[in-house]
Amino acid sequence: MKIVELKESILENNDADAAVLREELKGKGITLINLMSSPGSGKTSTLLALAPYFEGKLSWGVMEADIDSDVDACTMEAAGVPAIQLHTGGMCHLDADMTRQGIRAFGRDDLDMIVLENVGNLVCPAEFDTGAALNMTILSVPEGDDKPAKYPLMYETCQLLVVNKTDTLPYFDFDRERMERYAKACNPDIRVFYISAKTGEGVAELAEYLLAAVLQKEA
Ligand SMILES: Nc1nc2c(ncn2[C@@H]2O[C@H](COP(=O)(O)OP(=O)(O)O)[C@@H](O)[C@H]2O)c(=O)[nH]1
Ligand SMILES: [Mg+2]
Repeated sequence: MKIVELKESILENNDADAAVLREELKGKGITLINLMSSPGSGKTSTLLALAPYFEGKLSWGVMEADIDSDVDACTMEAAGVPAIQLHTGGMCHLDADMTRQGIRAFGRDDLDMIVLENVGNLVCPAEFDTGAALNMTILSVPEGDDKPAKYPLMYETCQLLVVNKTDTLPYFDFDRERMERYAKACNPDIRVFYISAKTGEGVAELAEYLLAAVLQKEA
């Protein structure tokens, strides 16, 4: 399994660079999904739960970004999903240039979809356009229903909000309506899915949405 040590970008205009990368990927027929959340909300678990639904329908791979370690990429590879580990060298986010370095090193122009599991953090990753066609965030129930009120930029920049760990709803005071009200105040068009990566609840619906978005190339 490949580990890439990303170099800090020297480009000044990340937004322009991200737009260029987005066009390049569109030309190659690759949908890049930027998956963001706080650590432990279930990014890797959700990707593992989605994997069987993509089998035979979609060729995909993941880029696991971390400050260090190769744990997530090993987990995905063990599940049969092509994966590459990106080390950010202490940086708490990826920008478009770092994302491009990862995609080049991955060397898989044949894929329909690449998911970037961004560094676990609700602040920095939301500030940098990676060139992704779709920004997706996960909020797990134990984190609390107020996160969209506290980290609005994350929910502003994401088209897709996945609420994970619904199996734990009986143990937490998590008010879905309140959470959705906060999230929609940030982004009125945000799509919300409720899943449990553990029990599989709601995962089929999320997979169906992603399959349609990627295969129609209009995520
Ligand atoms: N109860 C419960 N635990 C979950 C669920 N999804 C993930 N977890 C657990 O949450 C922890 C962090 O998950 P992980 O996928 O590594 O999160 P990541 O850091 O966002 O990639 C692990 O111990 C998972 O087993 C879920 O739907 N329900
Ligand atoms: Mg992970």
